[in-house]
Amino acid sequence: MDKQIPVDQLTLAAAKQEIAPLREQLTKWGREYYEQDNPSVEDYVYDRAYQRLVELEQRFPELKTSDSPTQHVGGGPTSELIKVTHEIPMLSMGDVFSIDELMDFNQRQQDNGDVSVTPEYNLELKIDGLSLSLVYENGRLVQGSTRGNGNIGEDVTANVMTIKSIPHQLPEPLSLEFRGECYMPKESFVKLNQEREAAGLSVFANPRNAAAGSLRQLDPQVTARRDLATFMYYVPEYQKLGVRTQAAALDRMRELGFSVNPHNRVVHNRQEITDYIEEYTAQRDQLSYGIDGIVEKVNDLDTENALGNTVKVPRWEIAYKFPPEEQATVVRDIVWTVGRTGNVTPTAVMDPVQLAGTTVSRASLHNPDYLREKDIRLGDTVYLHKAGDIIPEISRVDLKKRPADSQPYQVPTTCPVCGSDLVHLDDEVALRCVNPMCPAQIKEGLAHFASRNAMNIDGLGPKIIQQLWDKELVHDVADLYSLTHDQLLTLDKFGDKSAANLLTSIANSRNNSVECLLFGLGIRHVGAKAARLIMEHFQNLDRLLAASADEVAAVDGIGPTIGDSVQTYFANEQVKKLVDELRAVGVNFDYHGSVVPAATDSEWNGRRVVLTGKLEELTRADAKHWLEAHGAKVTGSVSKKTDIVIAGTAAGSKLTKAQDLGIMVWDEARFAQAMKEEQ
Ligand code: 1X8
Repeated sequence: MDKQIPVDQLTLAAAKQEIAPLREQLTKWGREYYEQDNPSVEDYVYDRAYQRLVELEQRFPELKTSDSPTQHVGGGPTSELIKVTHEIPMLSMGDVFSIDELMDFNQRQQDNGDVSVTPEYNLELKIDGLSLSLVYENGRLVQGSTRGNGNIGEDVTANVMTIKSIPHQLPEPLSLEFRGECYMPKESFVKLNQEREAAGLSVFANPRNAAAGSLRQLDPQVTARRDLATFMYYVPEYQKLGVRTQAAALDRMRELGFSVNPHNRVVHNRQEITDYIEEYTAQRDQLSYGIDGIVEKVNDLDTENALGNTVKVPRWEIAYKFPPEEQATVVRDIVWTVGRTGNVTPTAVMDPVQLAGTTVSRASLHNPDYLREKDIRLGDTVYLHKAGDIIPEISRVDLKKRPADSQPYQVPTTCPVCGSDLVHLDDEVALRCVNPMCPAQIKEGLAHFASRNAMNIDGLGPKIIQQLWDKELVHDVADLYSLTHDQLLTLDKFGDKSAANLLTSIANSRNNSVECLLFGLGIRHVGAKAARLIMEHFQNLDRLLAASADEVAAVDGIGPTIGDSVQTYFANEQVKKLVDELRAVGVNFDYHGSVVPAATDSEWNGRRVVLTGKLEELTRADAKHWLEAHGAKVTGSVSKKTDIVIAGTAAGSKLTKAQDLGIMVWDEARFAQAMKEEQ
């Protein structure tokens, strides 16, 4: 992309050669973005390539094709959601990448000859989400749909009904369509990905994909559990609202109970536009949602209407896209960490730089192939950006600044922790340490064993595990059960109370139903759900130990990969010893599925909940019992660790504290709904 010949210097033959693969590439990226909610490239890479195609087609119109990505909006709807035809097409917008280009757009608008345009614009933030149409009849919400290809979208009515910021009933009997953006707040995105990662699910690349994946669900209960929000910004039939300007339309929507972004501003000239753009370019990281630019709209709605649209984009609005934020820094080291499964991953350590609101000095390099492909070397100057606005990533190496004596980076052949040879298993790109006694893996394994969905040993985090390891108090998970009060007192900041608490947590974990143990052992391919299915079938660990790989594979929902993995694991002599030790220290090997009903499947599993105030339909004891049976931890006081406060009537200081700390507060009705949805 960087060394492109300018379009006006290209011959027709050269353009022809370039255009077909470019179209193919853009179609693929478009599909990933619009249909699979899973783009493989950053937006600006797509935008640059798209811009190039537009220019090529403008210069060589004979090369235009009807199936070119420039001739239709994004990808088509693909899921099994019901299709909806948009009476008024939902267009995407044209975009510009500099203030000069924006001024050119405004000038062309002024010069168009047909419509007299007063230069008064409403500037709004461009929210990084997906467009949404909401149709109301007599004030009632009757349909929600996505944009799809602009003409045909997907019916997501049941899903939008679960989004808190969308009113089901307007205070006036309007029959009207409202449009806006559905998005996922940054913090909710991070939390969702953490949960997905912990559950062994794929993570979303960015908040927009998370929002799209959450909204385009066949099951509205899934949408309900995701934290989706909206900003509404457009009413195609503005006349019915009795407003004359876009700024007034936003105010009216606010009055009607919609969530409307508060940061719009009416401006009249280049200076005011520049000020706004600069202000929000600087502030964007402080916002709790992602924005990828500024939208400029002609404020007078009759003028807007008269300007109308080209085939593809409106003439009355345009997006100014933020440049991707990049910072240059120098790679000082590449460190390799060993995960629980022996996966050895490289991380670049760089001179710290300020990037999109945070100080960054590390970026994951994922695997050796990635490292080789980018040819990142020690001493290289690299450009960093944040993927999806959040995760630091190296975009490229500045080869001009590469030191003369630079050498390709040598990927290690031995484990940085235990020194054993590293291998590539099967066709994996990952490099692995396969020594089961590797201390790094054991420590990670101990943390996994103690984690919420496994043995749920409260208070046994990585720092404590590190100390237990350094002091040689623990070598494997069975050793945890022989720890003594006096031994724990030797740990940093440990007193009688913390030692007693940790011992109680460890002791309690002995009685867990056995699927927690099976999951906690960290067997390859055995996630929490597989562990439960296996133990539900075998009921007892000894019966599982006696089973063949085929017998395990035959369990409903399991299969040969897991079957083989379980069999191989338990056939290992060291594992056999470990199982004997666990038995000797009294860890439970039985399945108590009926007592703790499928807790790991529940949304509530591991959540910390506080009940406060007076509940009308339920007793507190019933609510507590239900929550605990679904894996929640019900505590008496609100702290930063609390996930949800369920507040009945006359709730007092706990409610105030929750609000101060920004903790999610539910009323009884919302809780009752959630209980129903769990059934
Ligand atoms: C897309 C968006 C628009 C606005 C905000 N965020 C977006 N992502 C806005 O108008 N405030 S308009 C739009 C479009 O595709 N027409």
